[in-house]
Amino acid sequence: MLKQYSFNSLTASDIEQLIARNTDATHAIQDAVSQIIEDVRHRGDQSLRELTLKFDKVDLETLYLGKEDIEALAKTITRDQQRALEIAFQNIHKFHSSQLRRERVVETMPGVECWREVRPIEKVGLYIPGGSAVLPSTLLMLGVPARIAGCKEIVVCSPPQQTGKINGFVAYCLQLLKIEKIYLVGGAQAVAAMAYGSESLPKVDKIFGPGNQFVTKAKSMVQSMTNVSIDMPAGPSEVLVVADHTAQPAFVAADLLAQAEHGPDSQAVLVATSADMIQRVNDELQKQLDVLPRAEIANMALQNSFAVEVNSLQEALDFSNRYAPEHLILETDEWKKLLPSIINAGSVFLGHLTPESAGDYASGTNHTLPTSGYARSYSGVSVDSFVKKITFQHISQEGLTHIGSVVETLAELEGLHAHKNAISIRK
Ligand code: HSO
Ligand code: ZN
Repeated sequence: MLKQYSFNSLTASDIEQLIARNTDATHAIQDAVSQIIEDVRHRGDQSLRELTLKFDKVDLETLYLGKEDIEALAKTITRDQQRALEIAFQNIHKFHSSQLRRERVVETMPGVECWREVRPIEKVGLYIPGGSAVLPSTLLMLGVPARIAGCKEIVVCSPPQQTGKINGFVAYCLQLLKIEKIYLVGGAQAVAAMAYGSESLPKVDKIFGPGNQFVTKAKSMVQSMTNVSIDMPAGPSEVLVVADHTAQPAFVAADLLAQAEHGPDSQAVLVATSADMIQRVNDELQKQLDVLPRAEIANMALQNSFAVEVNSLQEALDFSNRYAPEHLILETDEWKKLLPSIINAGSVFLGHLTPESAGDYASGTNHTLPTSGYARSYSGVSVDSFVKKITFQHISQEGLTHIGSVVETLAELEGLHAHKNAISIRK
């Protein structure tokens, strides 16, 4: 079922090919997105209405829903569903609250004090995808850290459903987050609107959230065209599962399928310490796939996935670090020993009873994570993503006597005499 490779017989270039993903940035997408951005930029709300009619087949008069609509929609979900969203909200809140720590003041020389203080990014834009699966969990993953950071304005965009509304789960999450408005705009047009602003939609300072190739392309384009920034470059979701002889093939297969059902371009990678384990996982995949409602999507993703047989857990980690997965699951009794060897990964799930699904929804960690190998250099979304850290310094008379001549010498050697003078004049 999964294409199978043996780590030992892979050449360096085979490995390069196996770990490469999301490399086909087509110009067709870029051209379409660039037209959308220009149109929204120049024609604002009118363009957003037309594009929503064209892509979402919904004719909107008002581009947003307000408090009353949100309240009514939130009531349409069951008490059990509300309870589950509340617990997820609380756990995400609890985990992310610990991320705001004050740093101490550092006296680098007597009388020279330096420190950093955290300030929220004032206006943030959160994109919540619609498409084949609406993901209210993503609203919690972005909204909770934005609230904890203290962002003043939180703009939420999500494509409308056929009813011209949003679903009740997204509405309930908005209530938990105390957000009273949601803009019914999706795709590249939502990103363009958040970057440039329109009559109805405020311009923001930073845009967050996953989306399809159009949304992703639009995020990277507006980042280079305006002074708006983005959370991270996002590609299709992926998981890498490491399994040794202690793994349960049924659990491993379930985790691979949870990833595969996200979309046809998702990737699920199995790295196992024996060919026998790969075989047993393949058998389970077949069994479990047949009964999944999204079997067709998952099956396409599996075509795009593979298994690697390795000789040891260290070799498994070696491959994993090169792949730099968004999600890494270690299905081995030895997981503790492996922690220091993990260098590149977005979020890690340890042992046999810790599926990625737990982190996707409710354990507390964030599910907005670097994909496509960006885990080599990016972290997942956290409260840090919603703040700036500003440095401060104060120099006293004593400080000036200590640092003055140092700065004067350095300014002189760079030939910057006004810099030198800014010190000398104070002495
Ligand atoms: N696995 C996705 C997040 C998600 N899963 C949302 C279910 N809902 C990316 O980390
Ligand atoms: Zn998921």
